[in-house]
Amino acid sequence: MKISPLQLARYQYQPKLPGMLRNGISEICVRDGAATASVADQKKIQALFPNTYGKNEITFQKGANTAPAKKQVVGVILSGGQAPGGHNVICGLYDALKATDPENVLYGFKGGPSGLLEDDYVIFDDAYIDQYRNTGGFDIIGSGRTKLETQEQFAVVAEVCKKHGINAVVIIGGDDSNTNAAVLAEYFAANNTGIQVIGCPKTIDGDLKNEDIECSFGFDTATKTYAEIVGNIERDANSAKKYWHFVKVMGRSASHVALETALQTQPNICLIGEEVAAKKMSLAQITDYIADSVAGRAAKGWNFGVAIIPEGIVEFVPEFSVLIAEINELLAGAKADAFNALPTWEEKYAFIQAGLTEASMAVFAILPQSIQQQLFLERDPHGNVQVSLIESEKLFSEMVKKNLADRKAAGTYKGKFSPLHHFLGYEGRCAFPSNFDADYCYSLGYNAFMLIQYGYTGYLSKVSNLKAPAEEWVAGGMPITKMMNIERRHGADKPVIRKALVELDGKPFKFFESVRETWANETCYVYPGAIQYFGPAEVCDRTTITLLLEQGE
Ligand code: FBP
Repeated sequence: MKISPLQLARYQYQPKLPGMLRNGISEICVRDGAATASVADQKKIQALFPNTYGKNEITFQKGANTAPAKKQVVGVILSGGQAPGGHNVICGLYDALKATDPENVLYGFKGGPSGLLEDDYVIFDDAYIDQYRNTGGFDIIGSGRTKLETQEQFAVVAEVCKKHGINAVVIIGGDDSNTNAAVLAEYFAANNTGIQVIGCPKTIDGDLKNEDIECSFGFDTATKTYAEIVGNIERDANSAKKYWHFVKVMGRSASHVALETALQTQPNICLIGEEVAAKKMSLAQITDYIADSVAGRAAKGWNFGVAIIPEGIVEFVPEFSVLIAEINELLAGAKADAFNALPTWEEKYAFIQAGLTEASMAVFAILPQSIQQQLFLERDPHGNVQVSLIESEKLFSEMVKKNLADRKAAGTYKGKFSPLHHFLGYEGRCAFPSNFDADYCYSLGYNAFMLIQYGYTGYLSKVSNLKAPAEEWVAGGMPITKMMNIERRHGADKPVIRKALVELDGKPFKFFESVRETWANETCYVYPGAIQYFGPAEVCDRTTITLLLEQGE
């Protein structure tokens, strides 16, 4: 494999650990914190997790290591979408494990949770690990979206672990995967398997965070990558002065990625799904809001602009989510075959018209035909519309175009509107991790091993005080049950980690709200440029604006 000079240089990078983990394994001890209780539904969660509920928060500190000496055989999986830094979690875990005892073993199960079920693994050694230090991607062992959630699956995992003598499993995943990690930990404890489970918080979406977890890894690098590209687009827009760019950015449902990208680049428009839902904004209102900026800028002679659209936006538009629910119903079971058998779009349209309520048909009718067809083409394995595949950047630009045509007819708009479209998603998920993510991830992995060594289970590896230099970061662990509440999922009450949506009274949104009108009407673009890996700390180690605002700057 040919290696780029940057990759070679990144191999040499030594990720920074929190000060308390820097003195060598033999100099790390535990400070016990308070007993924990779940954020809501305490009785129900306690009843579901009798063996792992209510444990203490813990912090590591400098002091003689009191963990019992024992050979450690650990398994690790990557779960869900890629996020920059995943390799470093595994490197940190491996380094701590081998520094403790070279006889310790780390298994990497391939392709996500299914690797654990199918007993498909590699055993890491130095040569293997060294190829992946400080690199992006999850290709070290691959990832997958199989859910590890049934008792039958847990029994298989227990068997696989028993076969290899594995005494702990590390699950690197998002809110769902870590919810399942907690359930697996409880199963292992209830069945006296002696196998521990530790989670690590991953997802570029930034929606696995709470009062204990300041951010999930990957968010920093992904948003910096998108911000670089949006900044470049803004500079092109401001140079050519003839296009409106509609940029959809990833983030399955929460709008953290869109908001952070906007905070870094100051575009003219950034929609926030959570606000759309809270204010029950209709498609027409959103369209009007964007068209106001287009028309206002055109009046100044500026027929250009940049709008950021979060991937999950349409699900937050109340009338749109009703429409999607009706379409799912309309195509349930065999009805989909009847629909697909219709030879022309006209006949399909008539079928749709006959099946939707009047209100939903009115919403459907104003959509561009390409979006109408997308709603009927793409189904997930459960037969549902895949909302993330809807080209919402095109949806809004088409609707703005129609809106502007009406304004033109009414004599209130005289500009030119030439929209261009972009979707930024996969471009950011496997980027070389920023120094922040390289350091954070390595620390999460190293810390996960310390939790294993001290015998904890059902804990999330926790590294906090992230706004400060790494030296001052605080390493420890938090019981996953502390982050759980009961939610209705697929018709049943389930204990889950609360997904963190953008808080409309939170500091990042409040700041954005206070400046967005100026951004919409003026040209306030900021060009962040590419992620820097070498150079002054204020350039290379800066964290996200979201984190800085949340932590009081
Ligand atoms: P995770 O929550 O699993 O980290 O995935 C995040 C994400 O990148 C979303 O932003 C996006 O909607 C989705 O994964 C795309 O999924 P896929 O990789 O299956 O196309």
